[in-house]
Amino acid sequence: MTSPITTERHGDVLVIISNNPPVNALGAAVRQGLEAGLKEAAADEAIKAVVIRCDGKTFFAGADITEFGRPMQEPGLPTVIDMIESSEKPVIAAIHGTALGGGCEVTLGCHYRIAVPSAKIGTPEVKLGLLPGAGGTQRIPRVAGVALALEMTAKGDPISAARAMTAGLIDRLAGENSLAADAIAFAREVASVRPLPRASEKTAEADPEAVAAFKKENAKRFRGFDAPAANIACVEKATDGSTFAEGIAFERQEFMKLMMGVQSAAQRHLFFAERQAAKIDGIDPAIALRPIKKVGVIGAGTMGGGISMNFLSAGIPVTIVEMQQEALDRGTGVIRKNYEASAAKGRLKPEQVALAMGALTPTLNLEDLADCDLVIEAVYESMDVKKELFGKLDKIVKQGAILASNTSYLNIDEIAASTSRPQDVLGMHFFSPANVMKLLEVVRGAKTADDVLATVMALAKTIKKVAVVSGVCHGFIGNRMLMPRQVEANKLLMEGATPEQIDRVHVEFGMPMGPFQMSDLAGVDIGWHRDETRIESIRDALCAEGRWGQKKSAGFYDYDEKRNPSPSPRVAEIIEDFRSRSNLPRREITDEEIIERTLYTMVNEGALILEEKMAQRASDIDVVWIYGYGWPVYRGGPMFWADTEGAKKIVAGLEKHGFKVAELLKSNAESGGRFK
Ligand code: 3H9
Repeated sequence: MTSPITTERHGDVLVIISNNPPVNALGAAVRQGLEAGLKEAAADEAIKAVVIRCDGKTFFAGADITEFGRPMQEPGLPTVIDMIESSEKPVIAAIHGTALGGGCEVTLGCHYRIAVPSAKIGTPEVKLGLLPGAGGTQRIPRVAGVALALEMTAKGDPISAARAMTAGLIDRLAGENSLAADAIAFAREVASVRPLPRASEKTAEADPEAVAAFKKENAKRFRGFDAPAANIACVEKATDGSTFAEGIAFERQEFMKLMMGVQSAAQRHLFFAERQAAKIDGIDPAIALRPIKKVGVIGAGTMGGGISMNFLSAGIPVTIVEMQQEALDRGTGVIRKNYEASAAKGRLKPEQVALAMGALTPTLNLEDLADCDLVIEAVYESMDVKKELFGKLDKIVKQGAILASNTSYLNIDEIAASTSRPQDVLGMHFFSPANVMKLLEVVRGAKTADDVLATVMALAKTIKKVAVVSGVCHGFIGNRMLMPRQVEANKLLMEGATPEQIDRVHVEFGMPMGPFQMSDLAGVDIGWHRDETRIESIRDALCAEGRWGQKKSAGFYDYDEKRNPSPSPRVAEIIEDFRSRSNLPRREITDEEIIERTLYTMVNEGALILEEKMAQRASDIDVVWIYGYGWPVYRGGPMFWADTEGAKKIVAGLEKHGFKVAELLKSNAESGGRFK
């Protein structure tokens, strides 16, 4: 096998080049090649300096994550980086693309760093439940100080080349198109400078105030995660008077703890799950896509407005249609306000706001959608309304255009059947707020053409969504799994649990909020029949009393003027009233029972979804729940979580409460298998 590493001699400079697509991950062959290249440089007296650079779209984007959990092949990355740093000849990192994780650590082992202005540098290991384990936590604070080291390691977002330059993580900027030559010239310049600057020989000042402030500021973001605290502890170790070697030993110990833990396994699972979700089984990835240059959105309400913003922000013009001028004005006004709020926070430049708004065409005329390449309907959730609308669109919109519904529950095949071109119809289920939430469920109808599905999946990437393919079933993947949870949560109320207890169990599990907090936020009255005299459930009773949730300062909870919730004595009375009428005895409900009945049932539904082939793979379900409903990332999604709990335990929990267990779950319990 040919090595991904080659060397080139440019007079007295040896250039070590990596060519390991797609992202130059630092797998075993790359590490072995780097070691060989360094040895070649050391052995040759004519060589005075070394440049390390990468071919392809990026500098090393990190260790090869696919090697994690397998026996490590020598040399390890820390060894290679130590070899670079201890070289007697200066080694220069020439950076383009993204120098991430182990890639960033390689640059810190080098004596000098030169980068193109568009390069980004970072240590995103924390997002994989890890820490930079090849010296990063010890070298970054020594070079760039504690504050930036905390930000880079514990939060994991990359920084720009300009910022890295100010912080000392880069010594020089290269021309955007002349990195290779500029790096060689830089290497010659510094070839005889001694002593060589070595990050490990620097000292970093302790900054306990910065650490305390950082922890406080990010407490919410880090809730439940193990890795941020480990990153912080390692950065502190770099400044507590310990030697570099002691710091490295501590870093290794913490890295291995995280690596063996379930959280990192879950986060690494998500990394691959997210990328896997974009792939459609049975469709050639090279299939020709339909060009999408202009999008139509029907409905300028919260959903339609949010959906439009995704395309406007990506530079794709949108025609937005409403039935009444007032609703149209209100909708476009909200879009403008949202953009201006982002600009006020410095997230957008005023000219970007102008550009986005300039690409928006509001109209009352459905005919104006005739030349759109994609039309998304976001109107009232009624099959009759949607069928009528699709019938009209069929006559108006040009042939070859894609017609999509944003329905969250309804049957796409039935909607498609109201057109003469069901092959061009599919579901695009955005999550509210649609301009913020990353998930997009793409619903593949029985007749949806392959190129239509592939086009929308690719478009999802353009508008920065994580898309998952779902089959046609009631509620698709996400909302379908929400249903058993809601049914059981309601039953638990009748049997003796309180909304507070059920919500607490969910929040402690890691969800952003529990089912009743979610109901209060979304509106208890959503889907309510609106007949105040027809009271058949606790929810009907709440709605009849105007307890519609946060918007009315009363729902399952009472709210003060700052929207702080408190348990509601009135809700307790309503629940008690229903219970006494149903003759159900009130009993103590354990937290364990809440988990079993609200979360195990979701897993069971997920297993049915897989059996029915409504999801392509179990990891797609995990992606839906993490990006659409805030399932805790460190638990890897419901199906991954079920596997870590063990199918046997889940089955036993379901059977204890008399649920019918999905065959797939049963067979996993019997064979010890996992969801696929
Ligand atoms: C680390 O470095 C630990 C060290 O501190 C300590 C060691 C001792 N490995 O994302 P894309 C694959 S931990 C293996 O679609 P983009 C990816 O699965 C690492 N594979 O491209 C996909 O495969 P496929 C710290 C990797 O242009 C393909 O490459 N580093 C790796 O949208 C394309 O990926 C990170 O966490 C990897 N490290 O974005 C960085 N990275 O085509 C992780 C990617 O089969 N990577 N692949 O689906 C990224 O953030 C993005 O991939 C990147 C490119 C921004 C680089």
